[in-house]
Amino acid sequence: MASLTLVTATKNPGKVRELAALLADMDVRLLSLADFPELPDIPEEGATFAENARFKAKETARLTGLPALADDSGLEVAALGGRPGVFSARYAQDRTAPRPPTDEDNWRKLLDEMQNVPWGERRARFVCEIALALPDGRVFRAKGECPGYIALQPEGEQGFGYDPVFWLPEYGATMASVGLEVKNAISHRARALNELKKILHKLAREAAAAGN
Ligand code: ITT
Repeated sequence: MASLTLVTATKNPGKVRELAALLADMDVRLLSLADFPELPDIPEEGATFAENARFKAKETARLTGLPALADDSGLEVAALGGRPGVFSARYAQDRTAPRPPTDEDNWRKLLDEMQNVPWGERRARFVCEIALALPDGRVFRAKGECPGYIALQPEGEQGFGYDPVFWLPEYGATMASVGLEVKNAISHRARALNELKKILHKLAREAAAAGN
C-alpha cells in the first residue's frame, strides 16, 4: 500500500492516464475526481494556465483534504498569435449547441483555420502548468512545453485532444501515433511533472515516516 495518496484535479481521462503512468515508479496512490463524484465543478476562469492550475489544485485539496495535483494545459499556435491557448478545450464551442465540443470538433476547427498556412509557419507548442496543492495551504508549481507543428491532416488514434494534428518532426509522426511511452518521455505534461518529482518524493518519504 502506497504511503502518499494524491488526487488529480482533472475530469479529463486522457490526462489521468498519462499522469498515472508518469507516477507509476513512485510510492504514490493516485485518485481522480471520478473517486469524488459528489464534488462540485471547479470553474476555470483564469487568464493563464498557471492561474487555472493553481485554483483547481487548491480547491480540490480544500474539498478532499488530500494533496491535489492539477494540470492546466493547451495548445499555442504561432500563426494564430498563441490561440487557442487557455481556451483549447472550448475552441470550437458553439453556445447554441447542446453539448461542449469534442476533441475532434476542436482539431477540425484548427485545421480549417490553418488551411492556407504554409508548412514553415505551422509552428506550435503544447504547454502544461501543474500545481500541487497541500491541505496545509502550500502550493508548488511547474511548467512544461513541447514544441511541434500543426499537421496538414490528422493521423493516429492514441492520446487525446489535439494529438492527431500535432506533428513531431523528430519522429516523423503525430503525437497520436507515437504511443504513450514516447509521449510520456517528451510531453509538456511529463516535463512539468518531472520538475515536481523531487517534492513528491519528499512528501512520500514524510508520509511513510508518519505511517511507521
Ligand atoms: P480538466 O480541466 O478537468 O483537467 P480539460 O480537458 O478541460 O480537463 P484543460 O482545461 O487543461 O483540461 O484543457 C486542456 C485542453 O488542451 C484539452 O482538452 C486538450 O484539448 C488540450 N490538450 C492539453 N494537453 C494535451 C495533450 O497532451 N494532447 C492533446 N491535447 C492536449
